[in-house]
Amino acid sequence: GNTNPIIHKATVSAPTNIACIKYWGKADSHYNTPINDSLSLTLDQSDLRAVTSASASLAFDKDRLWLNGSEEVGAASSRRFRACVDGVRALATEKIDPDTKEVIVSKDDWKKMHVYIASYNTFPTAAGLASSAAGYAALVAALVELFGAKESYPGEFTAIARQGSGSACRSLYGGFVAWRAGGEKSDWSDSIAEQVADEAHWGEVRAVICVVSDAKKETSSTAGMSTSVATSELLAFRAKEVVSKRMKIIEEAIKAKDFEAFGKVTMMDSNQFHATCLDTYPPIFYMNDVSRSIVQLVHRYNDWAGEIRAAYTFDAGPNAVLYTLDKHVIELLALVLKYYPCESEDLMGDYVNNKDMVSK
Ligand code: 2P0
Repeated sequence: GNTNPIIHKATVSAPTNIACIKYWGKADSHYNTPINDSLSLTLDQSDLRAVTSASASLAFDKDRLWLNGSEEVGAASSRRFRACVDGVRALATEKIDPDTKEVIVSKDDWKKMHVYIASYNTFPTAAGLASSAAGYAALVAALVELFGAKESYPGEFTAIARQGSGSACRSLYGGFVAWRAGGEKSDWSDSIAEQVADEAHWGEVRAVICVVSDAKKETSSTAGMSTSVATSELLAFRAKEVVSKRMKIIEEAIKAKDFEAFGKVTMMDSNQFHATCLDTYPPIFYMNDVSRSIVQLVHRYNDWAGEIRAAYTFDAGPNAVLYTLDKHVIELLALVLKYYPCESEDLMGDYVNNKDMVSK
């Protein structure tokens, strides 16, 4: 009955992802679908994660959400949150006792329960690095576990995570992940993420994260991309003419483990994304002088090496992510730390224990 106090619970973590081919601009704001494909690497060996516990019980009288220990009042009724909870719950399967084979929770019982969600970032949220992508991916993954949900078509869970936050759909898979824009189906069920190469395929790729500023960004992605879609002709051109070519180039580069081609298209796409921000009216500035000096340093490094050894990429903020190969990490770190020394942290020492680096 309704007083059954059993609490069902699942805890799952999800890593953030960093796009090489950028998502910027929505085709449909209700379904939260993009105007172009995108592609990212999931940082599954890093500590840039969200850890989420999802509980359900007939004893709960409403849905509630806590972020990093404090309750977000009203957040449980937000459209993004509702799309994830209701979307995964619709795919719930009955829970069966493994010993007695008895049905413990029927599909109908799941529908009667409210959920409590508690999510933590394992990295300071202010740095804007492990935020919405990891958060909504962990939310969906925890709900999938809690409800024993089963997809009715491949990628359905990513379509649900996408409604939480676009970039979150790419964090449900490891390795290199493409988000296909979709749009052939009227319900956008074809706007899903798909793994291009798994985490084992090109394990030599490393991400060095340079925290230029941990201040909260001034223009939210959702608001920024809406202004860009409304005003930037360059963004329309990019979505129509540029991105599909780059998706082919980068997917081939990944399959062939061709860092030269991978790095070049990654840098060019970051630059074009920030060019569309500048082309937005009024313009949006995410990169700052330090960001631009990192761009110059990377180009000088690659020129000196006579090959692309590092590739920068910048999202909706000034922080740099430098992609490189394992064999060049120490060299790249030495270079970064020479020009951007940090007082307290033993980053070289940390590298021994951590594959993805965080540098201030
Ligand atoms: C990306 N970014 O592909 C791009 C590059 C920022 C720059 O995805 O409105 O937080 O929640 O769908 O996913 C940031 O946008 O936006 C983003 P919503 P989201 O990673």
